[in-house]
Amino acid sequence: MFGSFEKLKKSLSKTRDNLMGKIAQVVGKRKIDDDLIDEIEEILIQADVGVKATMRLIENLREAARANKTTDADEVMALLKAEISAILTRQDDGALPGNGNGLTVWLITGVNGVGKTTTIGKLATRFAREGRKVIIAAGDTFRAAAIDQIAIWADRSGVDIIRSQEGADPASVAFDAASAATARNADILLVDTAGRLHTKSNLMEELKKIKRVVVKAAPNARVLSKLIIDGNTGQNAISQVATFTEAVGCDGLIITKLDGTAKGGVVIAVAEELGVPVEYIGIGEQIDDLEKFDPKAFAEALFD
Ligand SMILES: Nc1nc2c(ncn2[C@@H]2O[C@H](COP(=O)(O)OP(=O)(O)O)[C@@H](O)[C@H]2O)c(=O)[nH]1
Ligand SMILES: [Mg+2]
Repeated sequence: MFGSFEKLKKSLSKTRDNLMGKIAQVVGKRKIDDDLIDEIEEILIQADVGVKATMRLIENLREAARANKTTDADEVMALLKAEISAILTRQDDGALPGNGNGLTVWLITGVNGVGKTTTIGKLATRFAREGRKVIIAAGDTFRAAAIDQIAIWADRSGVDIIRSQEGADPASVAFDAASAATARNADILLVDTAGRLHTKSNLMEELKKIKRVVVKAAPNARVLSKLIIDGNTGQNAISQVATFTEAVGCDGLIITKLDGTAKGGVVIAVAEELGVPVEYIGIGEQIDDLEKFDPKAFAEALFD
């Protein structure tokens, strides 16, 4: 536990500097007045915490300052930490797939380059280690390299893969994979998808079709859509969630690349503004660089 918290802290260091580091700097030994609170507001907005969550945090800070409850820097930091922790904790915990209750299918969606394929590799490894039978569907048939990339991940994680040729119909790969997963009594099917721009309606049509055929091939399975968001995306994350939700729903979020970004405040924005839980976070390119999202640990790591 300690080790993984240290890793989380290290991953979030840029976000921490950009957010709590800057706030700690302006608070310093100053009096808590309106000017100071305005400066804190600006830092929160610039760190991608989002307007809604920022408003909530600032309002509470003003309230506490007015009531003379918050009079020094330590108290300001303590209040922000408690409030951020509360925002992150309000969301539901995502249910774990496949506890011997039949097949669960995760349709892994998201725009190009966010980390879908890599995340599938990490998830497959994690679920397989937990003793679940995992199958991967190579549903991004757009480029041969994409099929090779997911095949390498399947190999690394030691799970089966259902694949076809470059240019094959992604829905037919998904159909075959869902049939195979049912026949082989798999617990979890992870479906990789292409992520060309979400503004192109043909991608959304393709995702809808994939979902339809999976439901058809595996009528008793729980079919869930998990959206991958790149932690560098900023406030655009909110519109990505809306677009994908409209097409295939969105049962959970995975936010990647939090290790390299100063914009990790977006996790707070997403938790405040969307009714969708953050379930996992990506904190590196390696197989073990995926953590179950722990709201308390996340808030803690932003402040320490
Ligand atoms: N630093 C970092 N890089 C990541 C993470 N997740 C994925 N990547 C990298 O992001 C790039 C795109 O990943 P890929 O899985 O191909 O994205 P896809 O297009 O959505 O399938 C690759 O270079 C990955 O190694 C992460 O959590 N941290
Ligand atoms: Mg991919």
